[in-house]
Amino acid sequence: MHHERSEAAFGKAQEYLAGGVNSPVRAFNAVEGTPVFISEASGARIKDIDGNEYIDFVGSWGPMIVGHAHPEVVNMLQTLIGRGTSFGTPTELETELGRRVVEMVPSIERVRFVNSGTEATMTAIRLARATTGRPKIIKFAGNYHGHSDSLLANAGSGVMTLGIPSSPGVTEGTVADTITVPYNSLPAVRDVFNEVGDQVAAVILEPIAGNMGVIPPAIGFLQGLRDMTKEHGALLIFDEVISGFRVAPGGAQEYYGVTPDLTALGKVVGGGLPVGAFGGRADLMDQLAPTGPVYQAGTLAGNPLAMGAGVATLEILSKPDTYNKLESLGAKLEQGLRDAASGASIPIHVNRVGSMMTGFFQDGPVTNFESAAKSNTDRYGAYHRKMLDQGIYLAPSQFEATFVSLAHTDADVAAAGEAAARALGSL
Ligand code: KE4
Repeated sequence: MHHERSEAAFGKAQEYLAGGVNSPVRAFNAVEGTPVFISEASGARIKDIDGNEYIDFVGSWGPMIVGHAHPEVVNMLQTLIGRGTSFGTPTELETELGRRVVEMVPSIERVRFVNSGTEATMTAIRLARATTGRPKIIKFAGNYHGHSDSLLANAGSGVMTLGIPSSPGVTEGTVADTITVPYNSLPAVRDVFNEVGDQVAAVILEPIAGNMGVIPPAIGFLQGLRDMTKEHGALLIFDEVISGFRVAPGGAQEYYGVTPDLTALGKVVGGGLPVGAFGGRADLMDQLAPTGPVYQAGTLAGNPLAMGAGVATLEILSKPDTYNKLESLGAKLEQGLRDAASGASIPIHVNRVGSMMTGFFQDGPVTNFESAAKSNTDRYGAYHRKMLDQGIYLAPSQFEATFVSLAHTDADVAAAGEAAARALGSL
């Protein structure tokens, strides 16, 4: 494969855009080579400006669970776009998407739409602090909840990939009330509650971690957090920006049967347009302006095009057998990688939940930030490039998730396994 046009485009982008990208992980700093510039996509495939085609296992970091340019999503947007793009007024599409979210997500009785996952978690934290009157937040090392200051402490995802334990520009004061403990460690959470329990507004976590690579919750971990937060009068917040509508219609909270007080959503809920959402118990959500004193607002929140893409996407996901198909594709992708790794005698530890997974370049187990960090990131970087050159598009970081969509076929997944065998065999 040649990438001359992408390489030139990246040079030009760097003249105008900070780092040449609008999100750091896209810059390929953690893998070999420079980013490919995508011009179009359809189904499970993306095409770059040099004409190379790839089977896409990133799906725009999660939103494209029904595949790119799904006809029902395209039709919805084509119908809406001619009527205007933004009114800054209530529209019935917001109510329709809200109804579906309330119907599908066990914890959500009322929802508020925003423009990103960052806004969703940021506001959920504000609401938790307001409704409990407490300042402290417990989060988990390696969990990434977007880039709002108080949550950008020991973050995963981009920050972990760039190796920045927390970002410059975040003041001591801002993170003074953010307590970070190891993921999957109930004793560590119990110690914090024993020390400052009456100051803890909420525990926030990714119920299935996706930002240090995929790490499932240990057995009893989620229920333990549910019990502890109830015991100490703190709220439990699930950041389901990745897992929402991904592992089950009701996300991880349905999959594991543990219901939080508040849930943050993003990615899938917008069908590829900019949408975040947060919701939960009505008594909490009614504390939000205009019915309550907790302020939050957004010019483009509830944008009709984004709501339409979300409605069309959730409609597709509500068809029978959706999650069995995603599970089957995920399982085959996992097996293909395991077979390739053992064939090449290269240690890869795979964590998977449904259609989200990560192959860690190490023996494992991988249960938290510390164990994830032991992965051989140089080897991952070389593997990523060899897969890219075979037409397989993977996340340009060891510490991200691989996704399959309803548009992937068994043949796509088999092709990825064969490409992995060749890539690993040549490392
Ligand atoms: P956004 O602000 O990027 O829409 O959402 C932030 C966020 C919140 N919570 C979780 C669990 C998330 O995974 C994210 C964003 N995910 C990253 C990648 N895992 C987005 C990709 C990027 O930063 O470019």
